[in-house]
Amino acid sequence: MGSDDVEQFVSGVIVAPPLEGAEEEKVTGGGFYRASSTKAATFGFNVQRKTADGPVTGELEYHNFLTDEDIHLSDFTSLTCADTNSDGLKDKCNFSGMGINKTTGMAVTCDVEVHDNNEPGNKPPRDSFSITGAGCAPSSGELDGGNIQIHKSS
Ligand SMILES: [Ca+2]
Ligand SMILES: [Ca+2]
Repeated sequence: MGSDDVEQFVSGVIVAPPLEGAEEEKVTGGGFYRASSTKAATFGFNVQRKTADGPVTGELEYHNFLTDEDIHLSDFTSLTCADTNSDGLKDKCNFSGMGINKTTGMAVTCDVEVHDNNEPGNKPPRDSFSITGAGCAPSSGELDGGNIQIHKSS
């Protein structure tokens, strides 16, 4: 490739202007908490959106041994993360998704809220996981093991 070709290539690259508020969101997590004194709830998920107005993709597995729910979400409709204590790091994400309760075979729509407070997630102040929705019994707790991580915007 000659230098003229390089110039032509470089000048041909279109740099899109940044969108107002454009950002990538990505949150991942895996762990467990006590749903009761003797029963745990376990979860694992990754949810992300590559551009501000792009689709939300990901997966969530959630097994609550108290309610006997075994939920798999794979069709996400929203993801919002926020910095609630203004320290420059996002620490809370809300996302919603549709899927199935594998125990009952019923379709579910669940709203999940996670807080990323520490690494690992069971070190005070602990991370927390909360779920509710249509077909998802309300349950929440601070992590007894695992971690939730909100990834920095690129
Ligand atoms: Ca924060
Ligand atoms: Ca964390």
